[in-house]
Amino acid sequence: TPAAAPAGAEGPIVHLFQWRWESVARECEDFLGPAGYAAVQVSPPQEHVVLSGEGYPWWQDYQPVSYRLDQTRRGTAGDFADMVDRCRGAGVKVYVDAVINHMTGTGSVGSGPGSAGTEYEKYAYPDLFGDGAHGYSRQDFNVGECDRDIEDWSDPWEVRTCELVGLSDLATGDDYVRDRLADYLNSLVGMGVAGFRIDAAKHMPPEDVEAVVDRLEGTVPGWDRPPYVYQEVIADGAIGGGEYTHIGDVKEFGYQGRISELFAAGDLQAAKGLGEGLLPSEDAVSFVVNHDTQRTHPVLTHRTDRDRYDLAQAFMLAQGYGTPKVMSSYDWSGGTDEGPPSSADGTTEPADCDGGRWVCEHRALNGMPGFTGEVEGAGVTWLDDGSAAGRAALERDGSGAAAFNASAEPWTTVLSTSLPDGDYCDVASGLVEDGTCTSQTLRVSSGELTVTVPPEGAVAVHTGAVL
Ligand code: LAG
Ligand code: CA
Repeated sequence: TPAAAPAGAEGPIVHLFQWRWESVARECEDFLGPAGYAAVQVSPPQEHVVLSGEGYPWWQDYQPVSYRLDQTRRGTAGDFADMVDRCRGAGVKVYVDAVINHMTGTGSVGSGPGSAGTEYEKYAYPDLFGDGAHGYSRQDFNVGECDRDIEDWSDPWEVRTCELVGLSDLATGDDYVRDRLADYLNSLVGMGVAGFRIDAAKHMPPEDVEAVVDRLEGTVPGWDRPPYVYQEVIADGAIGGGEYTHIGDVKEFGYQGRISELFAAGDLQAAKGLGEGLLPSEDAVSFVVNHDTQRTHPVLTHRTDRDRYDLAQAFMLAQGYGTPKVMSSYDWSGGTDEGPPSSADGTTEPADCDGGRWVCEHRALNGMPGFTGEVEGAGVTWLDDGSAAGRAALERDGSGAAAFNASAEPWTTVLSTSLPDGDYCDVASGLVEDGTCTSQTLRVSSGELTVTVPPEGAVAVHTGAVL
């Protein structure tokens, strides 16, 4: 039975991977709101394992110990609540990375206190909310049905019932587990959290994810709409993303793989077809990299080719396929497990975009998210003549125009556009602040716009940033 219609896309998302709560709050006010981001995806907020012996790897967060927010590497529950309020004040929704398929794995430590001090061992989490009322014990896991890792990835039952890299797999088919997961997510909704990335959705049957989503509160305080849900489904021959689109949106890894390859190769003409053969745009979340692919399939990342990667993210924000999600990272020259800049006890340092290991890719995209929001729903017309593989220009009918140049030479061209005559701010390299444009102003006159697109760069104008 189909669930209620999923909440529609709400504009561009930025993933501030591993940022402290107070750093996210500041960024919402200083940059994300003014740049036009609709939402920020934050790292998992629940109590997690602490792996001091392994140098506090980033993936601690994906091993929940309880659903308490009291103390994580990113701050306290108070810091978290303050972030949600301040981001909302800046017009930016907070989406939480919801780890609901599993709890901890055996790996390096099989037991211990978690980041907030809760004692646990694999298959035993006695106090999920810090009030002693609810826990998980062995019967709340699938270990009775499958007591080993997933081996046969062509068998959906196994992918959903056995253990993902040794992580204790929750019995999401049981009402007790569904109720606890909903308690956790609804406690966040009550604070104003406006959406969820469902981690490892493919590892749960769609009906289990749906049962949890059906239990969510219908309205987010301060936003007057239901929580937005998007699901991590790395589709393959055995499990398709379309099995989950009636529940919420789905991350489209087909788009991710293709845009990375095409931009790494500089084939912008082929990029015009991005989205064909994939999930319907209205069901998809599009992205160039996520925190996993940038480590495991680094085709195009901030480390392989920074300018081209920035160009790919800018193109995604203009093109109109899916709900775009921008990645913002830290550098990990110490290895793929390396956590964010931290103090000796594993507490994350405030994010600093002006130096150090925080890369802050989103800052380089300037006002492009505002373009995405302004042109939402407008058709795409390609404006270039198709003669150069590395160059492409588009119009989002009546509301925006953009040109992209994946070559070492500047590209000067005249775009014939249906945009109203006037002076526009180039939001690919700046934004409108206090009525003035922080980058170049471009004039549309008699339906013509002359642009010089920098090497490995973009130019973009839209009707929401006129002077
Ligand atoms: C995801 N999406 O579906 C996340 O995007 C991905 O980052 C998560 O894996 C995964 N699902 C589980 O939530 C990450 C790391 C893994 C790590 C896991 C749990 O990529 O490497 O596994 O989080 O922390 C680690 C060790 C494993 C070990 C396991 C259990 O790397 O060797 O078996 O912990 O102890
Ligand atoms: Ca599962």
